[in-house]
Amino acid sequence: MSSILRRIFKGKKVENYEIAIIGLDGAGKTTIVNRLLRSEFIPTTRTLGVNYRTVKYRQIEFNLIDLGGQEIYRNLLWHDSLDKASAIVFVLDSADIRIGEASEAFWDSIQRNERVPVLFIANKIDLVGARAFELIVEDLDLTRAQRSARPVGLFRVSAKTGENFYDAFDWIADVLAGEESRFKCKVRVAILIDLESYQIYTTKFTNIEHSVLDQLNKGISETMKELTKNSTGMEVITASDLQLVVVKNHPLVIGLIIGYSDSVVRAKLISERLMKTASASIEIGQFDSHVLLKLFKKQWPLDIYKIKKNQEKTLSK
Ligand SMILES: Nc1nc2c(ncn2[C@@H]2O[C@H](COP(=O)(O)OP(=O)(O)OP(=O)(O)O)[C@@H](O)[C@H]2O)c(=O)[nH]1
Ligand SMILES: [Mg+2]
Repeated sequence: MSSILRRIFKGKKVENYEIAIIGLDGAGKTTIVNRLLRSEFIPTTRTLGVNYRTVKYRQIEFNLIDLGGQEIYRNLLWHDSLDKASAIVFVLDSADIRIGEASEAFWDSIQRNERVPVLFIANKIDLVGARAFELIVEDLDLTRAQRSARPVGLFRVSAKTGENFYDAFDWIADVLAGEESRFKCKVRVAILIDLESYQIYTTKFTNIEHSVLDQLNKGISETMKELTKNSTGMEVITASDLQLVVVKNHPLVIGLIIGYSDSVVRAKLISERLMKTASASIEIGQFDSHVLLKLFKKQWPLDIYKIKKNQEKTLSK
């Protein structure tokens, strides 16, 4: 990292949390871990025992305990990990008929460690056979869990397509880090690509090291290559201490470069609004990078990254 970036990020303390990821076999736990690590869907094989992985998510370091979900591991391994966890992530395969067994595993586990927040993920919502979320809430008596004294977040997710994935992990990051960091986002660079006219519009609010920018650009072109297959959706690409949030809605692609502690969900929201506002002026040929800058200044002034006075001095050296 350059000395400038090092200075910018100096003083940011990275908190470290143990996250126990549980759920019946085949629920999608390892797929979720892989998406956190690599921001993409990676095929898995069943977990024998337990896998430990560490990932930096926004301002937090998650020590992920990816437990095997087969019955033998539930009895042998889950207890120790639950005892030392700072948060529990319970993953359910929304299309799995073993709902009673899942409910039992869920309640046994969360009652074992009653102090920590629980993130409940109804996974595989992309499958046609996925059970309606309301039914899942009813069957597992999840509103009872929500009425308890600790934070319980319920999310419908597809670890395969990425739908709602980052909303769920933003929630747990916010809960663990406290209210302070909630829903904040400071955009450093905004890129808008119109695939119909092959125009690229960029606006920069700060300088970013070339090598980091190269990595992020590579990420955005990879995403664009996939655009015909999957023309809507979102990806998060990390490089150094930055994240590139790419939101696709054919023919427009928006990439926002934000800090690692910024809210991905907020970046997504800004991108979606930006697309709506920009598409009308793009259609009549009245859009350029300057308009993009003006739009930001007018609509999202608080979400623009501003260099603090003492950093400004460093940059001009
Ligand atoms: N369609 C779909 N398939 C998924 C999703 N998440 C995971 N899968 C698939 O479900 C299967 C099981 O996923 P894993 O992540 O290995 O499940 P696990 O919970 O780690 O299973 P164990 O390690 O045996 O406890 C794999 O074939 C995944 O590709 C999803 O969101 N949608
Ligand atoms: Mg697994």
